[in-house]
Amino acid sequence: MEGLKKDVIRHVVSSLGSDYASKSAYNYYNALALAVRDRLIDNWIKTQRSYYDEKAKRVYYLSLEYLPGKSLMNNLHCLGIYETARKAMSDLGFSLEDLAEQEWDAGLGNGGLGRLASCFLDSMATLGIPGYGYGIRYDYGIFHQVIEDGKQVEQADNWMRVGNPWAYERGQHLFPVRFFGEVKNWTDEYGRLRHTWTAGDTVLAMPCDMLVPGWDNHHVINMRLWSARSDVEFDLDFFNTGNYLGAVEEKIFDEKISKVLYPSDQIEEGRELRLKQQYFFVTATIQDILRRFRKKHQDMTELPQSVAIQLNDTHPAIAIAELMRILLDEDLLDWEVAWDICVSTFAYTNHTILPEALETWPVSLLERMLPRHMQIIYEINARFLREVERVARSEDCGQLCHRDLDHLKQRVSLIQERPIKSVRMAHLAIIGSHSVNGVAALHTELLKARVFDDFQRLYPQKINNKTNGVTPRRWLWSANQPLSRLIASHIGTGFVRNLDELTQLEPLAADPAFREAWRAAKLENKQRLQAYIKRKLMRELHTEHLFDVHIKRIHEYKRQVLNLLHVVTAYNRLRHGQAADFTPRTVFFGGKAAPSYFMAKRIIHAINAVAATVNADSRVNDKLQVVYLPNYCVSQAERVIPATELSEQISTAGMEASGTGNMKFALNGALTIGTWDGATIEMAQAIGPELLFIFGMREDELVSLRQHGYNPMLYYHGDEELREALDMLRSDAFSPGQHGLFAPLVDNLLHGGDRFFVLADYRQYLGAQQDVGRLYLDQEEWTRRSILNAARMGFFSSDRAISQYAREIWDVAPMAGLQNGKGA
Ligand code: GPQ
Repeated sequence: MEGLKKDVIRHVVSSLGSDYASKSAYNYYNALALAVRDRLIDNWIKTQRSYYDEKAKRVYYLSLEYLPGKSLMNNLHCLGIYETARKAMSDLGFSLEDLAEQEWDAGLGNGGLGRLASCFLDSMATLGIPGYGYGIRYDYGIFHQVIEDGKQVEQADNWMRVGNPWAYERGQHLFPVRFFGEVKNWTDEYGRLRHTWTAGDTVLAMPCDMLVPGWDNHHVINMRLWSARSDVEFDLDFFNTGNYLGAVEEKIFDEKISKVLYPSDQIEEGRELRLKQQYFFVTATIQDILRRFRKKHQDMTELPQSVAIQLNDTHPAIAIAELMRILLDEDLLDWEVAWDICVSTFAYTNHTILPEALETWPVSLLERMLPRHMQIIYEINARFLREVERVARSEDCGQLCHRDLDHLKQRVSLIQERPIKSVRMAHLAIIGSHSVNGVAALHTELLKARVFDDFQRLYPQKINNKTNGVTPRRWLWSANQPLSRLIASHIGTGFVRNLDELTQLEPLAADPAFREAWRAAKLENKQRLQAYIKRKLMRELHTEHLFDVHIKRIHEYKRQVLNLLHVVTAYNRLRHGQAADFTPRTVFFGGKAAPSYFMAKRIIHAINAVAATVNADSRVNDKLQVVYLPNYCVSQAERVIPATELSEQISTAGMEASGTGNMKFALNGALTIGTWDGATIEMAQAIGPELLFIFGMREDELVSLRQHGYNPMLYYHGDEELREALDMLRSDAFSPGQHGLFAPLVDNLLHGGDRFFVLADYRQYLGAQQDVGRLYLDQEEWTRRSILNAARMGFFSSDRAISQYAREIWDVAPMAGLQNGKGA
């Protein structure tokens, strides 16, 4: 402890240039972070050296998004110095919790996809897998959300304004990134046609490394984020021609590439700068991968034995064309050889079946920005379509009927002709990869049967499932110390590394004393949330209420509106005195809406309007409260999830690819009210469906309802309570003076076809909520179920997911000496 204290003081003075006697929490947080980083860097160097010495096969995870959140607490826990740090900082006059609050969340992602990437890095580090995360170091992460007059207002997230003590910026290792320009054709000495791309613009990519430690194993992996730097300052021409200010403008223009994260989630924006971001990040990453590979290898055909590249959705899919370009134009390999290398190296994860999220890029834009890549994509497509034709005409063409060949070719082509001629990035990712995976069992089945059915017939081995998982380090151990300590006192701490050990809790569910202790941990977390809400929102929570929580991005398919209709109905019953047996509850909502997503923003407004009415109504507000949590983010999830009793996972069946929040809640002892969707299905199977509150129509039922003609008006006319709730929303009951404010929301349900079947599931949802309320009155039974939920969540560790990726897709093994935890 004395060592750590000394290091902190030393950093306050010599790294931060401050007086250690002036007790600034900000300085002491930074100094502590630097002292922790010192303890990581040695192991990072050793880890990286061991890969090199052992010629280990490396895994590269390419993702445009990461959501690490805050690093301090997690890193202290991984290093096993949490208690030491707590005592050291308390000696210096600080509470560790308060210091941790000084850190800004690294919010370099939108939601589940980015958070999954961060959980995966944590698991690779813990399992000892030679992994690297690659991404973009956005100057501005996901916007900061404030709620003003009930509406979302976006503020810039200037997360690095005060620097980032965790990152190493490596200004000396710059990689060139080229755009635009033209392609020249030439013939080599064997008479083969060759291509050289001379680019118009060049920008530089600077690596920033963030260290990702494993759990108690001395293994530290790297997350390398690229930041755009202009090459202008090296261009003496500008000075010679006297155009100094022009040079500065160009510099600013170049550095715009990594300025801001696009804040839309599963909605395609199709902006030129976004494509620039994708290529910028991809080419820098591929150059870095090949630089490392070439240190030990000359023969490029050995690449797939040494390197696995995982594409996190299609955002980095241009990597396939980029690797082809390098192999063809720089290494001068033949097409077939280059293509084999590519396919064997790449693998692609799909995260959604929503059509509006499937990426396409206009051919005209690609031709201008990346002319050589567009040529390569055309060539990939031509060869692929010839192969499709060959397979279709062959005897074992199965269901491929060659009468339909033209249609089949149109459907699978990399190029879509309408509405504008564009490249389908998912098709590029599928044919350029040896593995295509979905993120939960149902999702993968839907990929095979619906979205990519043609590809499933063409390549029956390619599509596979890897159900998502979450890291128990952050989402149980670090976020929920009261519960973790209780668990550890009964079964030891092995569950943090091997989550299956939680099954040892099962017999304890029958033990009244353990149940009481389990409830006490929950209450402690509820009280902690209460204190936080009081501080932030100046509101008093009732900790004896059932805490019912719906936190995630705001999206129509996630159906925050269904939850809201339940709240309005509960409000009506209470007002009308029809709810004598109502179980008091507080309903929490939280989540950001894409700034351009009109309906999602209106939903936020509606939730806040209903909240204001309900909370102000003294007839009901001792029994029903609604809280909107502004600026939902990773660190807020860490506070809210441990305090939650009811987890809302109510997406339209078939539409939530997996969900990962669902897992975090159950792991922390919340019971789930949910639809038969995503990974919630597998959770129900692992836990026992009777221990969750499952309701609503299933995916195949919705398909047939749609086919037979779904008429939301029938539900409206057939259900008095539903009608009352919708009429109130449409009238100005919640928006006095602003008549019609929420009409778009209601019209969308009644006259817009209710694409997400809110009305079809309303009545069943109410029934399930009634069951929840009733069960909550029986605290012994509720607690028993809560314990069993957590005990059966072992499968949903990201360690299990990453082990499957490693074995079944990447063909990599953990580093020797690390398999059993402790490493060298
Ligand atoms: N997801 Cl395509 C995102 O968070 N952003 C995206 O752009 C896409 C998917 C989510 C998906 O909605 C969840 O169901 C998954 O659990 C999550 O990805 C991780 O796979």
